[in-house]
Amino acid sequence: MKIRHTATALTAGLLATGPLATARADTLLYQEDFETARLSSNWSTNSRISSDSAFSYFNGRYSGQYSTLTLTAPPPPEGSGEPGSSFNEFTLSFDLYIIDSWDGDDPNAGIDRFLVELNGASIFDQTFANQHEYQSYRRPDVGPTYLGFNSAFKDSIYRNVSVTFAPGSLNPLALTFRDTCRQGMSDESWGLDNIRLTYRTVPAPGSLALASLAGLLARRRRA
Ligand SMILES: [Ca+2]
Ligand SMILES: [Ca+2]
Ligand SMILES: [Ca+2]
Repeated sequence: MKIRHTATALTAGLLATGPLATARADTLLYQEDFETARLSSNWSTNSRISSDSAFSYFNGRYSGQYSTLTLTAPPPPEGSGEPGSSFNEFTLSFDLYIIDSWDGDDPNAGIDRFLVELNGASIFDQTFANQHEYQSYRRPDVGPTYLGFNSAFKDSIYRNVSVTFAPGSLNPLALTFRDTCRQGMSDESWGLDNIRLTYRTVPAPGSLALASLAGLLARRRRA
């Protein structure tokens, strides 16, 4: 399994291959903002919806718990799995609500981690804090400030958390979101919102070189 935690390297790689490759659009496999206040059967039955004026409707809250999204994967490209062949690369993005007194890297009240697993294998594992700044992930887009739920503790919103992975022949895809918090729902919890899962076929290096060459020749003919 190949994993990247941001789409930056992927985008840079495609830009380097020329206009034919950059025209290749991502295909949307799943998206959900939870505003209907209902969860589809793709979500594990323990999943739930909460709402709050600062957060809208979202999948949560959880504390020391998980929620799993199961989706049927599109068929891998022909010849996928052989060395140097084309493969499907997926990008998962979501907003993460880190609610109340998360303690990040503090070994006494933590360590408070948020994880994403693909069919049991970790593809995202970071610490988060609202009590201080000792955490592995970047600082939030909103907060830490008093947003909702326990009024004694600050909260944070992280927009567009992104994980890129290549699952090979795995099917279905089971994405589990979970935490390692131990202090209970009223102390530290989390939720998910605005989830998107897209994929694109990454061409084999040989065909990529041919595509770039074809683009170059086409531009020369037009010149
Ligand atoms: Ca929402
Ligand atoms: Ca805490
Ligand atoms: Ca804690």
